[in-house]
Amino acid sequence: MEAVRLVWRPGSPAPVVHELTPWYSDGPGAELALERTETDAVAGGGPAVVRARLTGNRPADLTGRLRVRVPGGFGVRAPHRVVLRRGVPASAAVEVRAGKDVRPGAYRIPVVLTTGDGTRREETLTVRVGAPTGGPDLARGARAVSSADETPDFPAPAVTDGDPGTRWSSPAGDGQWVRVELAAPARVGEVRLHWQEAYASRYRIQVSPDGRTWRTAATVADGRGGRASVRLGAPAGTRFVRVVCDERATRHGVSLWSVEVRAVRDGGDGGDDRGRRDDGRDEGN
Ligand SMILES: [Ca+2]
Repeated sequence: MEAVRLVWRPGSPAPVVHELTPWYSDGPGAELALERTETDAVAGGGPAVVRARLTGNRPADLTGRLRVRVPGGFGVRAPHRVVLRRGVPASAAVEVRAGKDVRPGAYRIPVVLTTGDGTRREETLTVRVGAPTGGPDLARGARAVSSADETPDFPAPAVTDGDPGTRWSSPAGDGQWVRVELAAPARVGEVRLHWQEAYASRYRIQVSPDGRTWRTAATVADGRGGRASVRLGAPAGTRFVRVVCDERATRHGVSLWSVEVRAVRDGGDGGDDRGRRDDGRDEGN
């Protein structure tokens, strides 16, 4: 559709139009969109909440059914029955909770909308589950190096200096990284990043026992910048943590105020179990 023309009788007052809703009868009867396609949860912790946007494309209201197909050990809460009105998106909260026995790793969870007219829409929510973490920031004061610095004013150690006013900044280009060397080997369960406005929209957290062999412990595909907590299951004996910025959100480089590292709490499960993970197999990329 390229244009809509409104015509009213000469001399009569102009109509007040609040909204025009196109109706394409050849499209799907309903649309489903997740506000985020990735989220984090702690095993045995509170729910991760992601909103689903639901829109009907038929002239009449549609009744839909929302199903969230979680693996064993997960709990879920979402409205079973939703009413979809054409042109008026509805919002439904999808709550996913990882039970205490869920192994750390990334889980792909289908969210399915079916409607009375036979429409079926499916989206996938990736939930990164981590063991409970705690204790001090293991990266504070740690040695940090990078692929490159934008200028000497923005060096890699600015991410571990504990100073909120200093930052590392890379030259403009994808694939830049910063890595920290922990004082002692640890079972890392969480990495907290504080991005400057120049953030990475897609990045990986990699871990290594020796700074030579790397394993991808978490992949973030829809990074939003700001303060980000990334849950991961790193093996015991992790000595190096690296943030690899695969894609920049801006035309500038990438910049981080800080990188914090937290260990799995005593007795927690670090989840060094490759069989259940959907990442961790792309070492060397
Ligand atoms: Ca800093």
